[in-house]
Parts: sequence; structure tokens; C-alpha cells
Amino acid sequence: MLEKLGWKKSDNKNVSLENRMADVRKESVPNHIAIIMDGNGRWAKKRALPRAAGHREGMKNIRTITRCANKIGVGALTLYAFSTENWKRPALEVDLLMRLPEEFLNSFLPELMELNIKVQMIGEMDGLPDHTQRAVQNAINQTAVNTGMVLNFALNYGGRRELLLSVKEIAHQVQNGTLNLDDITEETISSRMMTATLPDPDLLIRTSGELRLSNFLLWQLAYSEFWFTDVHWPEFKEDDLLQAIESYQSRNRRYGGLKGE
Ligand code: V0D
Repeated sequence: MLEKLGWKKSDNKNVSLENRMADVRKESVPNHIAIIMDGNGRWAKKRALPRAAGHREGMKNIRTITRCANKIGVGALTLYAFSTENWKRPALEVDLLMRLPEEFLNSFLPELMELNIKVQMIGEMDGLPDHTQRAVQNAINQTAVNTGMVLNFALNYGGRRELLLSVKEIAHQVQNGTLNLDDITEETISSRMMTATLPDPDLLIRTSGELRLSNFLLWQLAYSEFWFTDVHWPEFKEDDLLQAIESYQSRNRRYGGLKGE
């Protein structure tokens, strides 16, 4: 039937996806989406592939989701790629993971420039190998002029560690007299977090079935909507993102003007 109309089944899928992307209610698109990209190893295992293949497929999927988020008008996308806990993995796997930022940026940076996307990072740069630091810093510098969507990588990031560093900085400022104890507010804390330039996430997505926060953005996710899916990160595609956004929008509508808390 579709074929008679000159369509292929694959066209039909793409056309409906395009329509759904165009139909996203623009006034309530989550401004900041955070994603825990879980399930790359499990995706590989399911296919009897090495874990490395899962990581590479997961890396490729960042392009897909970045393009889609950018197209529907998301303001910031934060991706949890490597936590402070991931250092406990086998050294060879860590080595391989630390090559991925370079690999990703070598092939995607020109398109990020075309799309006017600004790369940022949260987490501790110091702890990363020099080659990884150089690649990420280069992308941050080159895209610093861009004014569109922020693509924020959480690399060597831990939420408790971020809070600890923020508390220490505030304590230091109180100690040396540049900050009064009575002037410390929630905004003081927010402004000392690594996400100081970004609004709090409106929507958190975690793939691959785990229902935990795993030390991600503990302070910033206080009021966010959560979306969990069993889909492994390499298979989390545009229609999955749209489903999460549609759910977010229907939940947000129910506040009926009492948006926020
Ligand atoms: C592995 C799924 C891109 C998660 C995605 C070192 C597991 C693929 C980056 C990346 C990783 C990081 C910074 C940046 C540009 C790209 C990345 C890691 C792991 C941790 F500026 N994918 N990716 N970083 N994986």
C-alpha cells in the first residue's frame, strides 16, 4: 500500500519521525536534559561483541541524540560519560574509554561548529590523561564562540565530590573574609557548582533499566522530572528521546500553572 504511493517503509518511519520532531510543543521543550548513558556493555554482551564495541556504538549514538536535541530546540544537553567511580574498571578498558573523547571530537567537531553547538565539561579535568585533556580543551576553546545548544560532558564527575569542592570553596571564602556566613544562600551554592553557567536540568533520562542516580548531579536534580527506560544507550534513538519529552510535557501540563515545585 505505502509502496503503491511511492513510499518505502523506511521513508514512512523517517517521515513520521520528522513530523513528531516538528510537532514537539516548542513552548515546553525541556530546556536542559541530562542523560545517564548506561547499557553499552550490556548491549555488546547481548550481541556477543567485546565491551569496546558497545562503547564505540554508544559514542556514535551521541551524535544522533545531539542532532535530535538540537533540532527540537533543547538549550543544554548534559551527558554522563565517565564517573569518578569508573576508574575501578580494568586499566585497559579505562585506556580505551579515554580515547573516545578524541575520536568523537575528531569526527564531530566540524558538525558541532556548523550546528553552532558549544561544548562544555563538568568534572575534574586534572585527573584525565593529557591527550584526553587536550582534545576536550581544544573543543571547548573552538566552540566557545558558539551561541546555540550547550553540549555538556560529565567526565571524571561525581556529585558528592562536586558538593565537597563547593563547600570547601565557600568555607575558604568565609575564612578569608570575602564572604559572610549570613550571605550564604542556595544561590551561593549553585553558583559554586560546576554547572554554574547552566540552569538546573528539567528532565533526567537514564537508559538500560537501572533506577538509580549513581552520584550524578545530586544538587541540580532536586526538582527534575525523571525518565527511565530499559533501552540500552546504543539503541536509544530519536523516537525514544521524543517519547521521554512527550511524557515530560504531559506531566508538566498537569501542574496547570503551578509550574516548578
Ligand atoms: C563510553 C557512552 C563520547 C558512554 C558514550 C572517557 C560510555 C561513549 C565522549 C566524549 C564515552 C567525552 C568528552 C568530549 C567529547 C566526547 C566519551 C567517555 C566515554 C569517557 F568532550 N563518548 N564517550 N567520553 N563513551
